[in-house]
Amino acid sequence: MNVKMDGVEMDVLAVWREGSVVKMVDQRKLPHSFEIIDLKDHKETAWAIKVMVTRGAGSIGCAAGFGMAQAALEAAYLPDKDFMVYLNDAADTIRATRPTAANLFKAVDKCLEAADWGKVSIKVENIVKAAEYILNDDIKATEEIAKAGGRLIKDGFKILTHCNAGALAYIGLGTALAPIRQAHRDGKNVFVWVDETRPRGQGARITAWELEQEGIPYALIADNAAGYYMQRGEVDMVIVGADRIAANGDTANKIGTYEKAVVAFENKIPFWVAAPGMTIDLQTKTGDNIEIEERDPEEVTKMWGLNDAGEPTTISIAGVGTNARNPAFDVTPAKFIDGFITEHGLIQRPFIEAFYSLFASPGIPPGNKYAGT
Ligand code: RI2
Repeated sequence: MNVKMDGVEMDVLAVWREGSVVKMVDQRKLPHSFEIIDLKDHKETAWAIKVMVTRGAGSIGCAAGFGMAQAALEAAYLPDKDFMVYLNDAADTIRATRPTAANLFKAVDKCLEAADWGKVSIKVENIVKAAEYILNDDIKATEEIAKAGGRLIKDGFKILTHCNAGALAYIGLGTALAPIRQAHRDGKNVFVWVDETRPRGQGARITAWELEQEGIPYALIADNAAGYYMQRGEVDMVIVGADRIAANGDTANKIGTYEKAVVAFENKIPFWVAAPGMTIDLQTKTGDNIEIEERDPEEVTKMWGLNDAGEPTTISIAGVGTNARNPAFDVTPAKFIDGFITEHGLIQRPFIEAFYSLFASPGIPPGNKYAGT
């Protein structure tokens, strides 16, 4: 994405690799400062995923792939058996960072598959290639999502989005923001309602910043305000990203998405999920099988930002010792979702049939009890 910060213009990706170093935009610091952080080995990359230096299903998938490439390079001098032990340990470390997004697990698996033949030097080369492939494939997928989803957006549309599913979350054009970017670039008049997205504030800090960078009109709203605007007829459609989509279409996305979907349904507002095949997990049959990450309660009791003097500050918004819970995601049942915007175009009901025909082979397993949901 093209970034203008302090008068300097640059073209950066959320995550990339330079030799054995993985580089990331430090999303914890946005929008107040724009910093690139260097991760020198796979353990540092795993740490960066866990603490959300980078975040978003796509970006953590790419980071996971690059972490595996780092592990392969670190172990390149070892005999085959030890190389594989090191690689599998690294895979476990990376898988243990964040449990919900499908992309991370698929990326690790793709890198392990790349190591299933050849001598160590070949394995290293293939793992590095697999990691680069994931990134390039993701970029292409977001371009297709932009085209397919852009057609859904009519001139004058007001669109609600939750969390950040932009270029920082999914490398390229993003997922939910890709169709919005496309419509804007096509000259359509679009406006975006940006949910603040407590507790980490990805909407306030990152989506608003991305839209500002691109000159797309928007307004930041408190999470609690989305229903108000939907009820007043000021939202034409909702588009969100996804962290994991089950085979029946149930979708895990940032906490609060479920509420928005229910209110959209009640108000007959189309609710679309933008995500590529990397986020669709056919091994997970329904939303009940999706593991939901629970993060540190301090993310709820404290907030981070700039004080009036412009200094980064953390403040407590709850009393000392307040008991808090912090689920990072919720699951929106498929019945509230009008469709999915994917790299293969728009998918509408029955989701499972389309998912199996587009994202798996050889098709829906016979007698699948979820068929038609
Ligand atoms: P892409 C985020 O999670 C949110 O759930 C957001 O909707 C999603 O990732 C976007 O991911 P977090 O990593 O679909 O900020 O754009 O906790 O990959």
